[in-house]
Amino acid sequence: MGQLKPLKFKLEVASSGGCNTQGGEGQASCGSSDGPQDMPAAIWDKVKDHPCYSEEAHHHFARMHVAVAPACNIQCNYCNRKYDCSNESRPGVVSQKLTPEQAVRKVVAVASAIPQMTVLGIAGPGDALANPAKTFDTFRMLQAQAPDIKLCISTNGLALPDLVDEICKYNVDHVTITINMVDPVIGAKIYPWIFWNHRRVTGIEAATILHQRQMLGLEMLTARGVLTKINSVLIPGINDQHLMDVNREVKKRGAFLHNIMPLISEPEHGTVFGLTGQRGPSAAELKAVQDACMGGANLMRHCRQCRADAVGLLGEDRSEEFTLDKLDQMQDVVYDLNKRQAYQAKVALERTAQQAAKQQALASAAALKSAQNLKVMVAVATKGGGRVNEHFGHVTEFQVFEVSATQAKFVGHRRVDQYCQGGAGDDEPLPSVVRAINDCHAVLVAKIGACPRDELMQAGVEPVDAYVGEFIEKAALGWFNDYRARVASGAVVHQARGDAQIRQGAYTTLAA
Ligand code: CLF
Ligand code: SF4
Repeated sequence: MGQLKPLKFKLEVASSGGCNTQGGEGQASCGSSDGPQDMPAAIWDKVKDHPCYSEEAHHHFARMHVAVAPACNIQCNYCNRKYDCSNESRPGVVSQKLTPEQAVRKVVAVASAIPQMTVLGIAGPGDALANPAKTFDTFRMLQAQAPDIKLCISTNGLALPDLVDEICKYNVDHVTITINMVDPVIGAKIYPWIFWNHRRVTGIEAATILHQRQMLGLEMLTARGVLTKINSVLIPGINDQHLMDVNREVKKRGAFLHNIMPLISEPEHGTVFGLTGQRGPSAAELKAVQDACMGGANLMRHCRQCRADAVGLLGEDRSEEFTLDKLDQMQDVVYDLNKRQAYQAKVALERTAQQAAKQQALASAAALKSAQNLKVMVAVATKGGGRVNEHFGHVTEFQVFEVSATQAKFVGHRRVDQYCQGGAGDDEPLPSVVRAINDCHAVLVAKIGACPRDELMQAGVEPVDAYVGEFIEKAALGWFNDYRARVASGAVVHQARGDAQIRQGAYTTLAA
């Protein structure tokens, strides 16, 4: 934790206009946490079941990626394609590259087994639009078989302006462009080369071309009504202060969301940044940049930097259940639209109940007079559904909420090694869990053993198992009201927490 130093930021208020959503995070609604009241019905219809474009949806709906796009037309200093595309994935090899035919078979099998899977994304392992034939063949074939699945693309943007017509032809409603800079001098530190007009272009010239193509592509998509999300990799010392400028420029051009992600950089990844010791940001550094962008383009904070062959809810990976070998053994897969629609109707009811519970909890928090100015972070153990429903020992990812008298807002997630390894708790991973949620005052869990409970208490993080099965926001606000009362009565002394560590490198333990 010694190397985690807070950065100083120049806070700029982005100019208004351009964004096709209402309000920014500095206003009543917040970015991807927006609901139907915050945007036109046609836009809400596009985002409500998309786990990346709606924070609320990500508790209920899954996405999958098919790795049909191996080639790339640029080089990023944070990428080594023996690993996944860092634009859209955590480090880890893509297990299998697929042909479009194999990809479609896989999507149909996954959609049949996982009715909550609503979106198919193509996010590498190279660049979706550097492989246009494979990408659009996949979409064309899938539309014929599973017309209710939303199509999504992630790209570096270099080829984008040439392919906007194709994107619209296949009704791709969601496009992510990774934009790390709007200043080519900064870009030259991130991109050593691009492949452009049949030749390799380097340095500032390369970054200038890439920047111009990204801006043009974004403007063209906005003009055609395609929702765009901008991914930016936060690279401390290179573009940390610059991302406020990126946020402002993409908002001007109509970006729907801005997703600022931490650089993942370790020597074993074999990337330029990994080998030169470029570090990623701490949790506080990431949040500071995201907070400094509030008021500009709406922010996404729930990205999991998933693999180019990820399957499942964000934060879980079920790709191993659908390898080509296993698909061969799945006979008579039937695409059951009715089953999918029944699931989605059930989720709609659950979301209404969740919203009602949150509003009620917010009203109670606002009515409480004690310690009204407190704001704390709370970690939550959940396995989905927007509820506190996971055992502490089984967690591989905590969700983190910022809670005050006026809000319970998702602000990020923290990956951890699973504490419980085969029945008994293992003390080995506990220090890394504590480092991951060290900025939190409490951790809400379904259950927790005596040993980790004591150690968390000693570290100043209160373990709470009184809200089992409750909706997260209601639980977080319920605990917070109790905490405020204890602070007001003098039963506890409120103390600021420290910084937390964002997980880098490989896991030592994965969920069973
Ligand atoms: Fe995939 Fe990306 Fe579409 Fe989502 S992921 S192509 S928009 S369906 Fe989502 Fe994964 Fe983050 Fe991407 S959590 S890395 S933002
Ligand atoms: Fe790697 Fe993606 Fe960058 Fe291409 S665009 S070099 S695949 S991170």
